[in-house]
Amino acid sequence: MASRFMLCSFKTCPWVQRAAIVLQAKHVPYDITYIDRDNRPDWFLAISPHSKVPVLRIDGTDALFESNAIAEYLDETAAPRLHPEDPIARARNRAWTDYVPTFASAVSNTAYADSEEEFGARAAKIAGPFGKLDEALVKRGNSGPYFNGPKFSLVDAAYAPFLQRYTFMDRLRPLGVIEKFPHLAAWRDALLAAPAVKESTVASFEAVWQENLILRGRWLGKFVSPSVAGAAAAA
Ligand SMILES: N[C@@H](CCC(=O)N[C@@H](CS)C(=O)NCC(=O)O)C(=O)O
Repeated sequence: MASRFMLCSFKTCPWVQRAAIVLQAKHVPYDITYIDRDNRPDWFLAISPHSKVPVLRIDGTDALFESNAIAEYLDETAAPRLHPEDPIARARNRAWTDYVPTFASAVSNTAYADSEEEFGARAAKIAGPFGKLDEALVKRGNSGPYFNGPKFSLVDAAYAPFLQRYTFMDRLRPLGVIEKFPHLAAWRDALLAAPAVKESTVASFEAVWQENLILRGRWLGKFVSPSVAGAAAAA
């Protein structure tokens, strides 16, 4: 039987992954439909004003776009509540969630660099947002492992995809940035080990992400192992 929820996705989209993490953390069943990036169907274009994924279709009647709005909707309608109960803590979490695009751009722009020079220049900009998050983790007043302490939350779901991609990049071409920020490094380790994060992607996700670098002709793709690169060439 089809689930109530259908998530429209590209296979490696971090913003879709954020919604998938929230669904996983709440044990809400969902289906996933992969859209052809180069040939987006009319039904999708009709419900996504920026032609972007994710879109969450609900009961085949409603559709929501923007990963933050989707996460907030799920948090209001499906238990357990992932946002903190305390209004100040919740507002702080929302504020840090609003910072995600800055953090995400630093990571994604580096991964998608077209040359070594561009890669170096973009990688040099990662320390700025990483430092801000490290500081926030120091000031949060708990010892983790997640942003709000022992309970996984929406702000964790929002950052996990980008800390995962940083880690993938770092394994291809060591960047030496996260080592300077021990609180962020510890948070990253906890997020990547969280069941909701592990269950939020396709199988062999790191290889799929690497293949995508090659398919998109990115410079970092040069460092992908021959076995994964061969699979990308055959695709
Ligand atoms: N602010 C949006 C960002 C979504 C986004 O940028 N999605 C990318 C894929 S990861 C996309 O669909 N880009 C459109 C394109 O590639 O043309 C959200 O949070 O949902």
